[in-house]
Amino acid sequence: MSQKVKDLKLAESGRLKIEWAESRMPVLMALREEHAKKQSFKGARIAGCLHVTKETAVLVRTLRAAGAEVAWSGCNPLSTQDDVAAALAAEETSIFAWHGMNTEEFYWCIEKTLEMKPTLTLDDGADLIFTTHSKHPDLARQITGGTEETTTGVHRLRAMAKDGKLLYPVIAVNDAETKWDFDNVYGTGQSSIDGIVRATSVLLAGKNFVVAGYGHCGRGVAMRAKGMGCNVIITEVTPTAALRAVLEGCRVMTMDEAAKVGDIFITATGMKDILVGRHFDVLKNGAVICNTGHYDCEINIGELDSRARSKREIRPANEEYTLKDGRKVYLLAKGRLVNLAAAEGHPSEVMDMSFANQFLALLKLHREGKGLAPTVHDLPKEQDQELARLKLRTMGIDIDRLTADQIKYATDYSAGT
Ligand code: 3DD
Repeated sequence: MSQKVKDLKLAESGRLKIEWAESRMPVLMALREEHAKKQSFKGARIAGCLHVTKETAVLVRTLRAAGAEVAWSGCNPLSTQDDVAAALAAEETSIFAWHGMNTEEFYWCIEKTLEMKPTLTLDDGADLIFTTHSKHPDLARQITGGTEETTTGVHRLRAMAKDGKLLYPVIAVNDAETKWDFDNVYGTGQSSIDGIVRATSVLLAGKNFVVAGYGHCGRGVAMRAKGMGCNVIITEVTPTAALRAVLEGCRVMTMDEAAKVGDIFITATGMKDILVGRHFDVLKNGAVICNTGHYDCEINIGELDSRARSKREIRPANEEYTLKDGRKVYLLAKGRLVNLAAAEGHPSEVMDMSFANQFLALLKLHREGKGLAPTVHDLPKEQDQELARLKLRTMGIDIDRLTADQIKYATDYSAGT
């Protein structure tokens, strides 16, 4: 069993982080208990490409406990927690991940996970699936199915499916309500603020906080920035999203206008070139810029570099750019997703449901994947309600249930005023 991590001596620290996460992921732990007994994943070989965090380690342990053979790589060059990777390696996991890898090393790690000839793939951003399809089509044709964790990846895979290019069925875990409506909103909301605070330790109260994109992630970030006393400004290209931002109390303007007044900028659009040269030309001295989208294309780093006289890392994950006119601009996490590259990603409690969805999606594929069409599939809606009810129960919260008479009423169209 091969593996490559930064430093195995970090394993003990990683083990403690994973235990902390396990104590706050009761839904996934309950699935582990149930399916370890049944060895539900017996015969499955799962290649995963997803941020190596303490929460991901809980998912990896759960898949292995349920009988799966697992090989893992990180889905972002800057998001791996090296001590967590060491802890997984120390317990015989085939893992290839370390913080600060270059592009060549990133794809080398993905290739290493494919050596076990997976029957299932688990992606966050579709880099693994794309590699199997572009570099190993024969292997792809043997794969039973895959799952995709994030919005950007699902968009990419739906486009591939539309072109008839998908060689095996994929379940869009991101599109489960118990994923996107919690992870994307409350997870991204808290973890992005966490990344900004760890990288800058600036006072947020009173700052003009510009959020590019008012989708699920952007809304969550705006909500938490407001809570910290920021003056939130939203930029958007979709009228309905912009209108929602206005009605939820945010100022809305173009990025050309926001660039002149913002103190802190975060991009959450999934689109490229959101902050570009003409914006850097008008930023206030001391402005902080960062991204929380999956890829690092939202801030045009090349156009920032071309305007810089010099740059230096002034704090971990915080580069001070001195522009040619003397203004200073601070780029966090090299423009990569700040919540995972400058902090630890979303809290365990919210990843509990995202990864319960991953586990159940992989189980569905392991059992029924051969019979599914090579396109993008959604998880059953009723699973969301079951997961949410289970999550509430782990929080000691019970809710009302409709009586038989009320259920009858709900379907009785003759009942008028
Ligand atoms: N993502 C955020 N926090 C994470 C964590 N603690 N562990 C693993 C992955 C984590 C990324 C997810 O939000 C994923 O759902 C996404 O990229 O959308």
